[in-house]
Amino acid sequence: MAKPVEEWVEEVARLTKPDKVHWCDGSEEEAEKLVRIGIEEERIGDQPVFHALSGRTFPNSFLHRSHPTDVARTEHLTYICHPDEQTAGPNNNWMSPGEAKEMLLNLSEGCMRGRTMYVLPYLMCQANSPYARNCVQVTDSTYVAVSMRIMARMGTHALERIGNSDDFVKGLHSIADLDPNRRYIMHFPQDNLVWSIGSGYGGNALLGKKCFSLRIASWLGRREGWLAEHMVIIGVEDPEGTVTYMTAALPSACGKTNLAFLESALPGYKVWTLGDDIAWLHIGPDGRLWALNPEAGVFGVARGVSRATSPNVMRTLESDGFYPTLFTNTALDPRSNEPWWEGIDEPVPDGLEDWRGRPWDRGSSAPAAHPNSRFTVSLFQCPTRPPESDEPRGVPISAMIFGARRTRLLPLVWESFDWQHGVFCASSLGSETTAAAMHEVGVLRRDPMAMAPFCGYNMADYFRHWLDFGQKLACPPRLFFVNWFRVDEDGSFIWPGFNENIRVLKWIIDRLNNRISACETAIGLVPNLDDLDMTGLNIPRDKMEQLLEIDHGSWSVEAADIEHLYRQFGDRMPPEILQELASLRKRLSGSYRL
Ligand code: SAT
Ligand code: MN
Repeated sequence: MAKPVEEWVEEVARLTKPDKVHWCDGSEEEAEKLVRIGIEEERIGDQPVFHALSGRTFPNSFLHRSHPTDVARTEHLTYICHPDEQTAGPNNNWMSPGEAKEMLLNLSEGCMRGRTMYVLPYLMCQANSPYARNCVQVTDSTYVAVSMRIMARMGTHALERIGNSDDFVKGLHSIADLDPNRRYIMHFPQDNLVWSIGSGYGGNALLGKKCFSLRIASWLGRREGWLAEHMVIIGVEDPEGTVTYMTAALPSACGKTNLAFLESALPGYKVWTLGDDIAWLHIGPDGRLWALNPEAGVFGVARGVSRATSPNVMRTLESDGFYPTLFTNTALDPRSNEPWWEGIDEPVPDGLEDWRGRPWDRGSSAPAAHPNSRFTVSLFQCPTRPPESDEPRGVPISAMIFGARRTRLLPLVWESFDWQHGVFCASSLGSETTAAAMHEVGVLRRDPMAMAPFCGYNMADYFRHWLDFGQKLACPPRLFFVNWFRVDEDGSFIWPGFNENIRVLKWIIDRLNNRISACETAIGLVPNLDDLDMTGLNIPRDKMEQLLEIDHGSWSVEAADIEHLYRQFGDRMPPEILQELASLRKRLSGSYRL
């Protein structure tokens, strides 16, 4: 008798009608073969799927040019399909499962004709972890198949784990005709199913990533008592050799990867990289919070990465490994055969090809690399990946950081008064939008816990879950908030960011060890200026004061906007959060120092 996984694959093949079905074993030879097919046989629009880059500087690396309409996540085409619309909540697009499946069945009929369907068995988390989940994705894209092998633990071992069981997460993916009007990313939490059609782009197509490890997993986490979060996991080693583990939630394209790969600007400090995008958080038997990265690779933003700003990212990209490295929608220097992007610390070469493969004029106002150009690289190639990344239960977390991109208002860093106040602060964060998703860039939108596009259920229930989760932690981590993006009157960033962010991490460690006090303000605990280690950094004191300033008038406007966010959720909103908002308003109208 056929196994459930075989039956499912057969059923999908009957619907999508590929010419061939190939079960991937995850081997190096297989990946080489897929890349070769992508170079020699397949095309996306007028471009080959892969272009081999200079093996001298970027060994085993390939450039992928996507379809020009398929360059970022499409949140307006991303749905949660649960029978109850309120369970999906106003934070998600909703369709009933019946209607969604009917539509997808129509769109998927014969959609793989002329192509090969690759079956990708994979695990999220390492096989020895009690939190590992078995998954199978089918796809008709070699780019997706090669990417999934980098990002997840893909191979026959996953199939062996599944065996005769029907307990695996299903991902049905087809690029179909890449028509933006027939592009849907649909989640069926009750069926452990993601069905994505019409896009080959990262977050839309690598279904183990945002679709499963955040949207479906956040839903599972609520039922099972854990959290799936859009967070970096790092260990910060101090000069005494003590490592403090932290998570950091930041919206897409706001520097998570650079933070995860930070090379300390302060002597004696070192950052260890455990994850750059997703953290699964569990309560340990010791009552502490433990974090594990379910992924095995990085799908990071290329623009702005350079040897000066992110040397560890560059080292990772330039090193040779068991896995290929992919560049998506960067520019290309055809003479050196190297990828190029704005912000790389190289002079602009002559004769660049832009991200679409067209000749690029250096006088052009359009960038050569797409603003959301990306690299896909194995974390095993990262020189700062520590051995504890392989710990089955992850690492114990002492501090959780939440960040936003705000050119005004938010100070560089602050700490919450306690867990409940921290959950309120995280739930209320607003951030200016980036090119990671298809929408207007630079517009302020509320992005609670950097999860607005990724929370797979009603966000009011999610806030409730966060509050309850904190109650169950005997030793909860302390909660901190950061904004690297504040600008001065001239519109220039005040804080240099990147590797200098270690100064903020050091302040956090000093707070955790009760070495320093902080200034109690209306919004939380803000650094006393002299407690931020500014050795070797030349920022005038008045600028630093500006960076930490809390303007009560602007914060009152912010409070009104936060109330607007909460109103959408009606009486599903936890009263504790509303009380926190009321307390903030009271403090803003009182006589706090700043
Ligand atoms: O495309 S992804 O969703 O994987 C990257 C991101 O937007 O964070
Ligand atoms: Mn992300």
